[in-house]
Amino acid sequence: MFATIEAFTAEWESESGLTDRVLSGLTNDSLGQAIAADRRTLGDLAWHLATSLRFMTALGLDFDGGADHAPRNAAGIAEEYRRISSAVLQAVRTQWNDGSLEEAQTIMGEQWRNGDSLRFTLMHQAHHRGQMTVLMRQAGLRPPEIYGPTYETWVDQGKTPLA
Ligand code: NI
Repeated sequence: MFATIEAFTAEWESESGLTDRVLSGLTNDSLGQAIAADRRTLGDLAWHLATSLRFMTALGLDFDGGADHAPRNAAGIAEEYRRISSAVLQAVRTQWNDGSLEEAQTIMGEQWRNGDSLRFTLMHQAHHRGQMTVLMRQAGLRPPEIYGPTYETWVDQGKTPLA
């Protein structure tokens, strides 16, 4: 639950930067990587992170949630993510105030305060980033550091990685 727009702004700027770091680490060849044949690909998850932000329009926020079809290249997906994530922040900052965060709406059959919905949006991004870093490794890419050093960072620093 976020109680203030300022608190959300600070976290969103940081977390959307982390998501951008993951999306910007993708290559065109990696977009088809999946853990199994019938599961979402790296490209699907990248595009989902960009367009799932549309859910926020159901909360009454007005912003351009992006096109229906993903760009065919990794850089295009990352660019669209940056555009939509900054539109979300702009909408929250200009269309809501701290009082709006206490207002509740029915989401998936439950009463969610808008401040809870903002928290959910941040956690949802982290959830899929975690899936994507696994797929990045399977695709032969080096995942970026998110909340700390990666296996490769430890190796670079001459340390013994923790598996
Ligand atoms: Ni999702």
